Amino acid sequence: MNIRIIGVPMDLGADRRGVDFGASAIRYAGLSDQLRRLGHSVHDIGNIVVPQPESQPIGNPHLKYLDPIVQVAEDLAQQVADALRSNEFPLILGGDHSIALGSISGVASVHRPLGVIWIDAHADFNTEETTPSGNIHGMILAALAGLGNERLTHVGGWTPKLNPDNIVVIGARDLDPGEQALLRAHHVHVFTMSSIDQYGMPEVLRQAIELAGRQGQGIHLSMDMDSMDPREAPGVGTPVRGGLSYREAHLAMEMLADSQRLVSMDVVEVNSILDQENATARLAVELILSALGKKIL
Ligand code: DIR
Ligand code: MN
Ligand code: MN
Ligand code: MN
Repeated sequence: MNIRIIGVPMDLGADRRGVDFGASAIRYAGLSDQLRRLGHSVHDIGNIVVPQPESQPIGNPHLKYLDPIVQVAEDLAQQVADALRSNEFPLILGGDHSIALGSISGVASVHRPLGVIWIDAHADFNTEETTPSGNIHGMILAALAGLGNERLTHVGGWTPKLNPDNIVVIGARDLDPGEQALLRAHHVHVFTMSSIDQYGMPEVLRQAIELAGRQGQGIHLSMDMDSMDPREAPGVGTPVRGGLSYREAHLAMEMLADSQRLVSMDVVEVNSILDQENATARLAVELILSALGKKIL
């Protein structure tokens, strides 16, 4: 496979936490070399330009840094669509999860309809009305489904990018009250950590792939590293206890690879300031390799 790596050093989607180093940390952990060793060709175009938070006004407290986030999303959506049109698999490295606004808008402009598997401790399904923080990284999945502020929902000039019926959230364990109500009202499929405890990751992934790809469409994987248990991934923007184990996450990636339905992937929220000897970035590389075909035997 031909892979195009796009880095997005974004730290505007939440209060500055240091996740803008994430793309660099993942590269430093050996991503390109290891992908090549798997037999892929790799085209790393570097990082797209993202303004520093210190240089920007916060703006509306319910939609912090809206202008630069939308501007980056428009740019990234173009880059991602360009990769797909060049027959390259877009692998987008964050940055915080607000980058998925651009990555998924770009993929959905080429692959319509599109399914999304969103692996995250959070569901990122707030709007400007339900957000407790004003942080846009917590609103991205809702915006892609057409909910919330029009600037967020209309990236690329059209909406919605996703049908909630083809959205699957896996690993959720920290949802806000208004967000829970929205997830229920729009029938988003959410496999919480307790669903994983009860049914096991094999059954959850089997159902997730079926739901996200119900009409035979391609699937975008959005991997928030805070889905992992903080013991495995200490270097994330917002750690939450009780997350995915190392093997559960690998199994999920391996089942997605076996499904042959992935069309694109993003990996977000690696915080190299809080990380321990780049462990979280190294884990991100291992998971990317499993998602892109690495097998034990
Ligand atoms: C919380 C935290 N739900 C919010 N969200 C995320 O501010 O909307 N943390 N995504 O990583
Ligand atoms: Mn997230
Ligand atoms: Mn987040
Ligand atoms: Mn999260």
